[in-house]
This record gives sequence, C-alpha cells and structure tokens, in this order.
Amino acid sequence: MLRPQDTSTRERKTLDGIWAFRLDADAVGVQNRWYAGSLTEARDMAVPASFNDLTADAAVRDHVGDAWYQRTVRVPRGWDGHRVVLHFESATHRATVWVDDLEVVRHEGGYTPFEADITDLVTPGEVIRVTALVNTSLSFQSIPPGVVEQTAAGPRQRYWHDFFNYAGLHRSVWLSATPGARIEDLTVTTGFLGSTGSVGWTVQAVDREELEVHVVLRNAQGDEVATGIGEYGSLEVPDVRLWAPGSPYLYDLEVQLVDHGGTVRDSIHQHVGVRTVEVRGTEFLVNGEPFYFRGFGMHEDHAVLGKGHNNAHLVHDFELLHWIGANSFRTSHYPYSEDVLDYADRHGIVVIDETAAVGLNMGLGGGILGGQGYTTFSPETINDTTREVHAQAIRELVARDKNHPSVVLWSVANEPESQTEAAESYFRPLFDVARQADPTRPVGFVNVMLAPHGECRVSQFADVLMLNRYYGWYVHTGDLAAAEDAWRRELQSWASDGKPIVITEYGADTLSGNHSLIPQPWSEEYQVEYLEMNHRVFDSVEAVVGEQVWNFADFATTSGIVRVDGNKKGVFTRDRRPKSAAFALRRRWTEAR
Ligand code: BDP
Repeated sequence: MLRPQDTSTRERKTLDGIWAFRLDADAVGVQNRWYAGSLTEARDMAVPASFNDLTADAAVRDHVGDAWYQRTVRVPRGWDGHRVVLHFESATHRATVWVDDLEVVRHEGGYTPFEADITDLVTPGEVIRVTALVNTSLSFQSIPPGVVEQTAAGPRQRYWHDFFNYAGLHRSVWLSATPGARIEDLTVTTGFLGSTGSVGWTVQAVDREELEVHVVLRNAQGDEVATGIGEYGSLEVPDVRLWAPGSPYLYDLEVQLVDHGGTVRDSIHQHVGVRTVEVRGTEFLVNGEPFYFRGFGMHEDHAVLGKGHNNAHLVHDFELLHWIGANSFRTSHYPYSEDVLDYADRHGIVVIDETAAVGLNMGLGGGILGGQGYTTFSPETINDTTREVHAQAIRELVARDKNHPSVVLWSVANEPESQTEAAESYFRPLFDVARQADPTRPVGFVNVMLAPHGECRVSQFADVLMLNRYYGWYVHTGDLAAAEDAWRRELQSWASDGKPIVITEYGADTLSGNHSLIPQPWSEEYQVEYLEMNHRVFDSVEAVVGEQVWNFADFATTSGIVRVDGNKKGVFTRDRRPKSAAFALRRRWTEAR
C-alpha cells in the first residue's frame, strides 16, 4: 500500500476537519444501522485527534468500546475514469468503515494505515457519506493487550502499559485518485561501494499489461542521475552522496508506468537515502562507521490532542531534539505518524521503529506492585491468536516504513515477559516474521529488568540488545552509589554476549520546579545526578552503543498511585519546558557531536 500522493497522475483530498461523533457504549449502532443515515445525537469532533480530551466529559475521556465518526465529502469532479480510494492513516484500535450504506473495510490495530477501493460506490462531483466505527477496547487478542472488566459502574479498560489509552482518528484521512493501471507498492534498498551507490527497486504493479515500468533517480537539485526499466533492478549512482545521521542527503526516485507511445500513465515519488546498516561484533554501523545512539524514548502525546498528529508539534519536538544534541529516538511504544518518519528522514534523525506490542508482561506493576493476577502466555490470555495479530502488526509496520532511511532497527516488542519457555516459543517465530519482511535491517526487542542476563530467553534471537533499566529509581531508589555498582555489574554480564547494547530506557520521575540541595528523588537535581551516574556506567562498557533517556517529555498515563498527573520522567515537561536535566544532557550530547 502506498500513502496517497499528489503526482502528475494522482491526486488526493484531505478529510481532516470537523466530523460528527457519537459514543456507543452499548454497541447498538451496527444493529441500528447508524451508518445508513446522518448520525443523530452527534457532537462535533476534530480529526486528527484523540477524542478523549476534547470534551469536558468523563464519559468521553474514559469511554470503552465503540465510537462513531461521520462526515460527508464531495468527490472531486475531475476524478472521472480514476480509481478512488478512501485511506485512513490510522484508527485506534480498530475500525469498520462504510461509504453511504455499504461496508468497505475493516482493520485491526491502531497505528498502521488501511484503505478501501470505493470506485464503484462514487460518482465524481457527487457527495458521499463516510462513517467510521472506531473501537477503543483492548483484549488479550489485541496488540497492545488489555482486558475490559465489568464493574457495577460499567466496563473499565485495564491494560499493562504506562500511557493513557487514547483512541480515535489520530491521523489524516484521505480520498485519493489513482489510475486503474497503477503502481501498488515499491521497495527500495540501498548500498554503496567506494564512491558508487546502488539503489535497488522492486515494484508491484496492478493491471499493468503492456505498460513498462520506468524508474528515474534525481538528486536534490532535480538532476537525473540514473534511470532503469523493469519491475525490479538496481541503479548505479556515481559520486553518490550518502544519507547519514545529521547529514541527510535525499534523492528522489520516480517510478512510472509508461505506454508504447511514451505517455506516463502512473507516477509516484519516493525519497531515497543511500545508506547501509550493519551489526558487526559489538558495533552498530551506519555506512560502515560506528554509530552511537543519543536520544530518547518518546511518545505521541500532547495536551488536548492526546495522540493526534500535529505538524506544529512535530516541528517543535525536532527542534528540541536538535537543540539538545540528540541524534535518534525510539517510537516507543507503537508506530508513529508517517509524517514523523518523513521528517526524521529529512532531518537526519535515526529511528528505532517499534510495534505496539507493549504490556505483554503480567509480572509488572500489579496490585501492591506485584503481578497482575494473570499468566502472560496461556490459551486464555496471550495465545496463538494474539501471536498472529502481533505478526500482522510487524508485517504492517515493515510494509509501511521499509523505505525510510532513518529507520535502522526494528523493535518487535517492549518489555514483554522474556524469561520463560512460553515467551521463547511465542517470540521465536515473530523474529522470523520480521526478518522475512525485511532482510536488510537488524531486529531486536526491548528487555525488562525482570529478565536479567542469563535468564532472558528471547535476547538470543536479537541482533542488538535493547535494555530498559531503572537503577537508582525503581531499585536502589535514591541511592546512586549502590545503583551504580549494581548496574555496572549487570551491564558487564550483558556485554559478554558480544552484541551491541542500546540502553533504550533509563530515567527518573522529576517534578518540574522541585529543587533540593541534597539530590532527592523527584527533584530536578536528582534527575541530573541520576543521568550522570548512568553515563559513567555506559562509558565504562564498550559494548554500549547508545543511550536513550526515558522520556523526552512528561506524558499522560492512566491514574494510579505511582503517577501524579502522568509520568514525569520527561526531560521536558508535557508542554516542552526544559527541566535542569535538559541542559545537562545538552552539555554531554553537544560535546559528543
Ligand atoms: C518502562 C516502560 C515505559 C514506562 C517506564 C516507566 O517501558 O513505558 O513508562 O518503564 O516506568 O517499564 O516510567
């Protein structure tokens, strides 16, 4: 699937704006055919945005289950003879969509795109009604998992990840026109030898018949540097300029379907960064050179918008990444908007791309901070069906993001149970799925403290070890000397595996404006000293090839006794004001630049 584009043969029209919106707590809408006419008793809702924080109503914020979105749109007059597609960049966590009275598509998973060919249902120049039934519930068979518990007060959504279960239409919705004979997908791979680059392409075309596939590579000035013909092949790029972290040179690859007379019948564009990624021993190499990840685990999370994508926030967050000297981030804990990845490509920021598989661990954070009262992997909980949903989530992530030069490493899950035999058999095939989907990038998962070296049974499948550790916060709280000693010992044991290690989370909750002469947990001074302690540990272990602080900014979570108005491990507040740690990190990271 390609994202809708404006090209010489394609056009798109946004459906972003105000939609009609109605909750359906009792799930009666389908039976009552709410899609078959104007949504009654509806309120206004903005798209893109999470619906949760847009009203002053707890029933909306904490809604569990079905929610309906509807709007009308006029199909552009000029689209006669075109194939018309309705494209959702995401719908969290699943959706069913109707055009007028007809169901056109269903999709499972809240963070990847889906679309429907609606050509036969529309007349260019006429208005259609688009209705999306979005469902917010998490179950043991969804990614991420959760469980809806019935209480006297109604259903309550429980889940095991530490961010608020925002839902709705978080990203853009498009109508798009393409030719019938069309390019359906494109896979690009890159490499180089000396000063000559290579750009491999594979095109999937539909109804191509006599049409020839042409590819044209242009440099940043728009000059043609190589051309090719065929559904697949490889272009040579003389005097190649590489895409590198902090130095993001991009080419443009145009793919065309051309008829005998030379007329271009379909055309798409894909920006291309020529670069290589490789794991060698304990090194992580980009373009053959050792790369050290500096940055954050982030979240798509803002006041009012929730997880709704917004370009002003995108630009600002990347400005802050640049200011602080970060060169990378992880899309913790789900695939981010495609606009974010495009922006990372254009700004030379390296991305660890993660699925929404978070919270597959019943050993974490339950009653009195023990377990959750469930077994993680069992026929009744996370089971074979879940694994198939998880596999599909991996395939959809790779299919969507495979052509981004910024993406250098896949993360198939965050902090799952990984010390048991059940975990080993659950994950083994998922690593195969990732490697089959993309043989060009390393694959890993993020390990949790409950599965230390020697006990973790999943890290054997990973090319890179990603560790989340909270020495000095969740353990040895407030005692940085004891934390340093224990942390160094654990890290040295991981280093004996001979794989590169990225510390994907380390952090301390910090209440902005809370100061203390003798660094106390929750103070800005403690966050600074905590980070410095961690950095001493990382600098003493050669296999460590990256540090990503948890978190870039404070973010919303479910309420609970360990969260005060959300998670406060941000180096910036939720409204992006720096805590003292921001300046300390900036000193370390800009010196390293
Ligand atoms: C880790 C999780 C992350 C949490 C963080 C924390 O990966 O999502 O927000 O800890 O506790 O367990 O702050």
